[in-house]
Amino acid sequence: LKRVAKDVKTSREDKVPWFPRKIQDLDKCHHLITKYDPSLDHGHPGYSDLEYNKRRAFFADLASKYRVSHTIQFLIFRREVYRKLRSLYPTHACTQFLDAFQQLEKHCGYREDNIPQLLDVSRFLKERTGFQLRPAAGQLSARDFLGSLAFRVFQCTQYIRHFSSPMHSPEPDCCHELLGHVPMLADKEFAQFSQDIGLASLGSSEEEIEKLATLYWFTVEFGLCKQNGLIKAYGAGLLSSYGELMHALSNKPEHKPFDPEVTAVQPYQDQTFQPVYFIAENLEDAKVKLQNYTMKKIKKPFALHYDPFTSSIEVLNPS
Ligand code: NLE
Ligand code: FE2
Repeated sequence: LKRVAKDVKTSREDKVPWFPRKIQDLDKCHHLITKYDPSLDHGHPGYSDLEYNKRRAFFADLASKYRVSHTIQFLIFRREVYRKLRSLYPTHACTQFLDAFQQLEKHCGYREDNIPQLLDVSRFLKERTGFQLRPAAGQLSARDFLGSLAFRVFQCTQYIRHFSSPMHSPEPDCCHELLGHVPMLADKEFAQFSQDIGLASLGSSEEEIEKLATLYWFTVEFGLCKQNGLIKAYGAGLLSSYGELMHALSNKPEHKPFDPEVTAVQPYQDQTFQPVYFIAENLEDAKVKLQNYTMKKIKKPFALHYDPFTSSIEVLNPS
């Protein structure tokens, strides 16, 4: 709070929450939420599995020691998840996803029997869109998670879902990050869309963060789009869950057109499949609609500009 007030002189200065200004500041953006912690939550599929909890604690410890300068640990796929999802992609995933997935199989060791390295995957993304991965110990607060996107940094979990529930996980895991998020982050339009949500979140109020997190939920996580007269998935929560991927494109859930004002206030839950999905005309249209929405609805006493050469945020003070 003080850091902002020091350099940004405005009437709203004490109301602006602290936000990261340099990529190194992300070392401070690691606040976890404890929902779905497998050692605390009776409903978690791994709750009574001591071995599983021990492994999770190991990964959490590694991630919490990570600093921007460190290299990254490796990850594993659960064979069944990979095989089943891969068979669904050609009919269910958008073309941007399919293109990137093919590249990942060619260059990054995406295979059901291989262990892709987070560092290799991060390097791959960096070359395509400037995005990079950073390990996180678990689910982060919306503010810290979205704030990282402003720097084209994607905070990734490293543990894997419990074997008793391969087709759907209530929380993110490495299958979700690598199969769901990574291919889409290799697309230029989508990368910009993701960063735009992140930039809009910096210094925003709790209420605004909640709206942006909801928009993120129904687009980056559970978004559908039109493509050649068909509906395809681009949301990571769908592309990493073969149960929900089939459900989303069936006639069971409700389908609504993507409209940020409506989408931002749609209630959602994260325990099981979504009852409603939003369909974008295409990714470019979703990006433009989101930009218009944030310009109109998320008012700040200053303008923000991301400088890609220094990986830092410039605060442009109008007064
Ligand atoms: N349901 C997703 C999956 O099974 O991969 C994870 C969603 C995380 C928000
Ligand atoms: Fe996710």
